[in-house]
Amino acid sequence: MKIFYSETHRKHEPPFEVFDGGLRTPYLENPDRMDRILGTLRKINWADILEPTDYGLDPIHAVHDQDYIDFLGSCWTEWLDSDPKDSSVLLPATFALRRHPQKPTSLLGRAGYYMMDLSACIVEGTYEAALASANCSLSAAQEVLNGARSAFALCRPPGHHAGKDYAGGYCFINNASVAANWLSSKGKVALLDIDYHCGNGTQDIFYERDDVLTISIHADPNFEYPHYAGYANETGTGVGLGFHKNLPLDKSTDDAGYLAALKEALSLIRKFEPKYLVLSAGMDIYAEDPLGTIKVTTDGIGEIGKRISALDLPTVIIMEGGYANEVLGKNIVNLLGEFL
Ligand code: SP5
Ligand code: ZN
Repeated sequence: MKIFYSETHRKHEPPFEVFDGGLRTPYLENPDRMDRILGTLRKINWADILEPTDYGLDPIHAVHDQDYIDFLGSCWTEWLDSDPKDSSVLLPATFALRRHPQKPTSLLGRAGYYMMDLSACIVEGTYEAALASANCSLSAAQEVLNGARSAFALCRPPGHHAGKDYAGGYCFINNASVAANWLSSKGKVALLDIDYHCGNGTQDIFYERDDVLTISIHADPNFEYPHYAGYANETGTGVGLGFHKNLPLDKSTDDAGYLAALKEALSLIRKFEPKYLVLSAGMDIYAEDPLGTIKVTTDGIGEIGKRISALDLPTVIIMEGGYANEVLGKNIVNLLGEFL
């Protein structure tokens, strides 16, 4: 299996994020995640680890507003130029409620407009790392367009919380959406998100489209991040009505409970008859994940892979979250091994 990976992710290493209660915590979405996965991939004989191709900004502008991408490109320099007391990360303290949005010109005003939380910390190398991550997903999508049965994008930073014009939850550019949109010029695409958290950014990007079916299985937003999207009654709008599905799960959902929700997702995908599948593969569904509450086992992740693979669709697999670093490699290899 071809696996696209870039060392550029190391340039994105914020020193901290801010948890609930204002707690400054070491950044959970850290480079060690990739080192653990690479360590495991290098021990197996079917992983062909490759540098991504640079596809430029057009495929990114096709899913994100240009103003937002421009902001990501210039904000770090503007931040330093503003002579902040603590310049370690760009993180605003005021956030735009998007009911009657006005976009200010000041840097911190725009930062609060384009960010949804205190986990999307921006440092000097964030933009470059996010672009490289998107190029990994595009390279994997191109591999599948070229006829491969599957390809894996080992993306960091992840992407599924990033919407058309906002960053959030460690995500800046929506890698899976960029890939799905790239594939969509050649046929219908189903995008299944199995990260523990709702793929709110992906939902935002495709909410008004009927050529990309988006389905997210995740912890119920009534108790879990991202709190304001991911409910069962959100099903798309306009021509996109009926082409988005949220499957919220209770705390402590186990393998059997997860597989029941997956069955529903898979039957919707079969009915849609897509030409391609994009899988947003977050490993934070794992029982020991520090951000998770559900109880999927390492074997369960293999079984999930087996059932998705049985759709028999050319599949682009995209790395999303997963923070139990010691077992990340084993879990992702269990999933990928079903798509050879
Ligand atoms: C890609 C991805 O998985 N992003 C997840 C971002 C989640 N941010 C959550 C912040 C709230 C943290 N609550 C901490 C509870 C620890 N037990
Ligand atoms: Zn997640």
